[in-house]
Amino acid sequence: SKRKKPSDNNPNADLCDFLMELANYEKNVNRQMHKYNAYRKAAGSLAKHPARIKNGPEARTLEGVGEKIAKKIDEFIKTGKLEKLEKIRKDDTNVAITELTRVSGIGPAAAQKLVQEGIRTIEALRKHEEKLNHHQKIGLKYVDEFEQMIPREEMIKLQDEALKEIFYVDEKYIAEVCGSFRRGNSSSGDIDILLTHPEITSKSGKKPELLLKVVERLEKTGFVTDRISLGDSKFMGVCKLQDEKNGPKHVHRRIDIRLIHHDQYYCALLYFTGSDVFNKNMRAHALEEGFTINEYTIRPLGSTGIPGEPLPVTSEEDIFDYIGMPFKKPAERTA
Ligand code: DCP
Ligand code: MG
Ligand code: MN
Repeated sequence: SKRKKPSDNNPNADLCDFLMELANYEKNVNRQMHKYNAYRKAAGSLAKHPARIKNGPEARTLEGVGEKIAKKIDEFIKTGKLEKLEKIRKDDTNVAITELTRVSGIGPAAAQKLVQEGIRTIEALRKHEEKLNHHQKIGLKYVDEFEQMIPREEMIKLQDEALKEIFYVDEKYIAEVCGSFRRGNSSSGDIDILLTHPEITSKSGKKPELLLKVVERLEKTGFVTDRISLGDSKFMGVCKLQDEKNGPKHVHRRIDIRLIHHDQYYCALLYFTGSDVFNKNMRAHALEEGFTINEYTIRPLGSTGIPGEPLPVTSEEDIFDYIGMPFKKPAERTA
């Protein structure tokens, strides 16, 4: 997601901010995903630390803070700025790429290409919509709205509205709001809905109309305002709460819906609950224990490293059990 997280009552907020700025620079400008993840991990550690960090060596004791990052933290604490960041901010190309990647659907590669073509601002983009694909056009249309976090109160209203209409289509649907909402976050970047139905299993095969029907219903009621993409099992789009007479206008929000096989529900639930960093770490741990986990299944790895048949799973706990990891509640799945 592309927005800044709120950093309320975090004594190291300024340090997190400069690390996240470096992280986004590595991702958007250099496409160095390892560096992006390293900075992000360090920022996450600092954000969790309850007291103000006093210097580099102290920062070095935190998980995910290595020698190089500790030195940068030291420089920032001592001088109030970071030479590397000052240079990055002075480079117009960096500024332009960073600006264009604010748009949903514009990644580092697309941003670089646009900048090469002389488009450096959101304003310039609006004059050259012909250069954008459908997703990017929607991203541009709502660029300011998509950057606003969704307060949990509104998430609950969005959830109620979406689930009401899903069950109106067919009460046999099983639906759950996952992502940061299920982890209990006080605000979310988008709404992620996991959807299944007893009649779709990995044996019975896909029933794409089950997703289409839901999307069409949500459009009919005005909840879904735009489609970004719709496949057999995945919908990406835009939604909003109904505005009331004389009331405030609601913000357009990103919505993702995943239709999954009924027998693969818990692996999908685990995946779609995240966080993304937690998923990465859990999957790495699974590999060490001789299992491979994806959003559909958990499978044992034979001595040759070839995955075997999917293991039976009847809860999220089962998946943790297989890999010998103590169960973590959604709220604990931060890293
Ligand atoms: N996910 C993942 N790896 C990714 C992207 C997503 O494992 N690269 C999984 C974990 C996420 C979930 O999908 O929690 C939903 O993706 P989101 O991008 O919506 O992330 P969150 O809901 O966690 O955060 P946000 O509040 O920004 O939406
Ligand atoms: Mg989300
Ligand atoms: Mn999402």
